[in-house]
Amino acid sequence: MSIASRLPASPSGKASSSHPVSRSFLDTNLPLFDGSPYRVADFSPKTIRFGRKELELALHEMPGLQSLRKQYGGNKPLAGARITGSLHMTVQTGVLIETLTALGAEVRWTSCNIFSTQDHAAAAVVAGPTGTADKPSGTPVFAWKGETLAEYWWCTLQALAWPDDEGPTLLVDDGGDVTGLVHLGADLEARGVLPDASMGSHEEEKVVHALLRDVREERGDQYFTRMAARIRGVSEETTAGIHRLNQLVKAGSLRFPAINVNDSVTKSKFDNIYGCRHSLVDAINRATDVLLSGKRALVVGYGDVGKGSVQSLVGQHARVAVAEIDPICALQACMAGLDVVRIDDVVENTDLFVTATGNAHIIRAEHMKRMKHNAIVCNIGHFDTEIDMAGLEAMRRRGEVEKIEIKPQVHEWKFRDTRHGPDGKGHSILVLAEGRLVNLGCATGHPSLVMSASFTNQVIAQMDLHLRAESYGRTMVTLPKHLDEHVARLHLDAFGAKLTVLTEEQAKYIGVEVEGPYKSEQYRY
Ligand code: NAD
Ligand code: 9W4
Repeated sequence: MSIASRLPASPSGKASSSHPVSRSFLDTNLPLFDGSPYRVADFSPKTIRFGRKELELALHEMPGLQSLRKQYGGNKPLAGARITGSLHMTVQTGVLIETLTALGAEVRWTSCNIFSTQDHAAAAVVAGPTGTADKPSGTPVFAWKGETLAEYWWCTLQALAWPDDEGPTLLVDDGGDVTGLVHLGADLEARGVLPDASMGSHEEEKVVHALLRDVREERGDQYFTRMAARIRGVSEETTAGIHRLNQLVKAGSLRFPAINVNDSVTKSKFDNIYGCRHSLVDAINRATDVLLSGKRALVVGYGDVGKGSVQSLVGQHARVAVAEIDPICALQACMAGLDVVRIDDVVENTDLFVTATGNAHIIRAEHMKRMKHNAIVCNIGHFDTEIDMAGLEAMRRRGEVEKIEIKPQVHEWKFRDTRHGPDGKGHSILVLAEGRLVNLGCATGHPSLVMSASFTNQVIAQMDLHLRAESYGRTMVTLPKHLDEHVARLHLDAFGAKLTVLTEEQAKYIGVEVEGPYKSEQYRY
């Protein structure tokens, strides 16, 4: 079913364009350059109201963004900025978008994942704080939950395609897709190569090349070159995007400066430790009704995500053990009073398995075959490599195990040939979120306060790029420590925290300024 038949008709009041009507892109039934002010799944008053209520509640829990609105709202420091965002279109991202517009920016947005859009949030952002379904006055959003790959890349293009053909001046990116599209488009133009779907080595690459080919045919061979030249910088949210940017820097092909938001302490520690501490148990509870107290849990990987996950389970009084390869992390686990074990030694006696390594092949089919009846298996680490779902699928194809859906994202896998299940027959295990990230598949990810820390870095990065992008050069930097500290400072009042102020003498003694920064770059928080 194409998007045109799944979504409400294109909104009225199309932006005027000097270009002829576009051909439709692949099987989306959507014109390549749509000209619509938005595309969301459900723009009904009820959905808009629900989204707005959630945005209001989230804003209260996002004190960093609130402070920036209060501190800078009058001066409009982002006036003149045109920001294209490619970042999960969630309630918290809605608050980010409306903070950017409150500071004076013009914004267009799309999601960075085909599944992660919260449709009510998208609708509320389009309607805007004071608009309605009939009279939207918010921000153009092109995103809905469950996009096809063709729809996803179409949405990304719409977020870049400002109606007057002047592209964005700044990008907010998560994972590097929008930055990558602009770079690939401009590089192919520079090399005089005509893009073609057959250039892609897998489905997504084929879609991207098909998009670039269609843009080339409609808008000529300077479209992305001109766009890249106008973009003054990007702020990138995640590790995957930072990796792609590093490759561009190394190859000398980065076309504009980049700010690495991922490695601010107030982003990474909050995302990894406190976010997972909140959302692991949240997800397990939404997925199952199993009491965690007294249950034996194994957390594989005791890095930041593992530490947050352990705290989450300890909070429920589960009996938690850890598996580690790194002696430092293993010793840290001992100091936390945890048993450090090997999965092979405890697999038969453990009630709950959580992977948090960022690594591959952590829980294999042969482990799952040995687990106790109704053991729960989930992953909060790498998005899809930690649990051997392909191995389980292969067993299913051979008839050795049956997959039964209990509800979306919760599956019983019933082994036929084992003898340690009820009545000496086959046992079952419960796999959550298909082995993918359980806190996103079975719950709504991090709470607003955690996202506030992350997104406050994003807004500060955008303001800095808007003010002085050219001073960075074509390279990637992290925000200086005093800004990282500023992000933390903006959250303290919400907790009633009273920060101690250094005396001049104390500051001198420890070799810092009274107003910070307080730690060296090497300090590990
Ligand atoms: P990290 O490097 O701090 O921790 C990973 C730990 O796993 C390390 O201590 C490492 O020694 C250990 N490890 C690696 N291979 C192992 C193995 N075979 N057996 C046992 N231990 C092993 O990384 P992190 O910051 O904790 O992130 C871990 C993963 O979680 C990453 O893939 C990251 O992208 C992801 N992540 C997920 C979320 C989420 O919301 N689900 C949030 C942040 C990060
Ligand atoms: N979400 C997500 C949601 C559902 C989903 C294949 C079908 C990440 C960070 C933030 O990725 C996110 N369903 C999937 S994958 C998937 C991913 N599948 C897999 O089979 C179902 C996501 C950041 N964030 C928070 O954590 C809280 N607010 C935020 O903005 C959001 C979503």
